[in-house]
Amino acid sequence: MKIKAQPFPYKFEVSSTALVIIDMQRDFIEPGGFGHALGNDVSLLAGIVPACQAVLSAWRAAGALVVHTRESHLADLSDCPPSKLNRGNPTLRIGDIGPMGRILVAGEPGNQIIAELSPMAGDIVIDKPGKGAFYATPLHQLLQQAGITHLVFMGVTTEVCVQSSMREANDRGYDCLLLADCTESYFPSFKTATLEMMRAQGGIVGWTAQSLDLLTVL
Ligand code: C5J
Repeated sequence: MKIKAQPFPYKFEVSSTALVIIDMQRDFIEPGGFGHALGNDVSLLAGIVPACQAVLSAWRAAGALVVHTRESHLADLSDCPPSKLNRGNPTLRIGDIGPMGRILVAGEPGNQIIAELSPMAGDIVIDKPGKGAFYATPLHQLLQQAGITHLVFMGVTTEVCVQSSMREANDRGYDCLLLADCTESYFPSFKTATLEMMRAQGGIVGWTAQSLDLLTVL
């Protein structure tokens, strides 16, 4: 298959491509979560949910592999280094109790993927302690076992966990496409800059496309 993309068309086969949905968790998307507590306008992120749902449903219908990630720490925070724990306002730290349970802690209500994009049997779900989906996770091994060579990315936030994951993936040899209307940032200018830097220099990290262009070929 070949779809319209920037900086040039993106070629992939559904059988060797995974849809990777980064951190579409209640803590980042819903009012009362971590993102909101940090002073962000979460409605910006919620705006991409319908487009993500449309892609997920078409991807499932095509019978292709789906990967979900959650930014998630162990209850004892042994996988959260001080450099991460101490960032931001100390009253809102990872592990503290918020309206949706302990912030970014595995198993807490706020750590769950939003209901609209719930994982299904057969999906891969990765709990990641870092920003990148490959750091300290079995993701690369699982993708290799599944014969995956191409990754289509959606999720939040564009310039943090999505960008880190896409760079890690590119370093590991995957051809990566980011769906521009299925990713969002709390800072619109950061999203724009990230999309531009990913596809600059002949697609130095990967490609970008609109979800409609993917839906058309699926
Ligand atoms: C952030 C993320 N922004 N999933 N996490 O801290 O991008």
